[in-house]
Amino acid sequence: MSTLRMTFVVALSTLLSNVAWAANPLNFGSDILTADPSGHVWQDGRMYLYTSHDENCQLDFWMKDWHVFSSDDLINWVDHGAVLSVDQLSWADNYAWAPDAGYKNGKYYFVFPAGTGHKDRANPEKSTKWMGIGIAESDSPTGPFVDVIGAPLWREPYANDPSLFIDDDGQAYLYFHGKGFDYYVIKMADDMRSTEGDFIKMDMGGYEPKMEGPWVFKRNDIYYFTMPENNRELAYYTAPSPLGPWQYQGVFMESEHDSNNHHSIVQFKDDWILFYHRWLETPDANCDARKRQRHSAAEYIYFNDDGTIKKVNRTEHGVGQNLTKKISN
Ligand code: FUB
Repeated sequence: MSTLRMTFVVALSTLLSNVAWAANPLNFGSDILTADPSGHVWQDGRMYLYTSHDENCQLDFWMKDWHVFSSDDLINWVDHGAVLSVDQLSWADNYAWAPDAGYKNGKYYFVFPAGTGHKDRANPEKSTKWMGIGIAESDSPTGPFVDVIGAPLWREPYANDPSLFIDDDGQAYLYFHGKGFDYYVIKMADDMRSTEGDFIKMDMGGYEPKMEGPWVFKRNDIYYFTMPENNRELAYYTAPSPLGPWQYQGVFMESEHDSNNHHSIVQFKDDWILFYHRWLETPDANCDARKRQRHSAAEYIYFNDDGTIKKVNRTEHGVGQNLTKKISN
């Protein structure tokens, strides 16, 4: 081998051996099952991921607590444990579903859906299930969070899957999936312990597939309202304001295994990251080995010059550093 070629081979293998891969699903250092990942970068520059927590082999979405993980490279994650549990709530005992978080007035806020009753899937008319949205406070991004209100923010309408967006002027908006699977938004009062004004049913510009899991973010003065369309493929709308009117822009991640997806999109350093969950076969002696269970995952997400979102593929390597990013694109 020529010296030049040898130098090239050594350089390439050194480069490859230095590439760090996050790998999907995200490695939280245990076999914890997480879903509905909501990513936020706070003042310390770390990524904080607030997730819901599936019970192993759970038969339905009967979920009890929420967890938070943090990372400064999206590869190595610290598990900070449960930030809140339905056992700490006076008004709910089940359905610890997709949470979100926000930072305002020097405090961290954790918004979460929770509920009571029983969902009878075979005989829906017999269902007694109710869900509402709570908000808890902490001085730390990793909690513990305290339900200082001791009640949901409201009881009617039925509400699930909150997404808390705080605009540059400090106004907080709470988006949620409401009765009949419609999307609503309501302003939060400055104290973040109550709402302000009326519920606003979102103006979706005439295209309104039924769905859950909203996520709102802002990039270059464009507001993005993103969601799992029909609870499956991830799609988005854009608007010039946090209250719309929203214009449908299309799907940016296809569905997988005809199963639900739930996501968040957040800037981390120079990159934009899509967190979502995948239903993967998780062998376990105590449940059907073919049963798919949910795991949090991440991908880079890219924008066109006009602000539209490029399609994102699911990858095994996920996010990582430099070369990984180039390969995944
Ligand atoms: O994790 C429970 C529920 O499943 C979430 O609230 C929905 O968005 C779906 O992911």
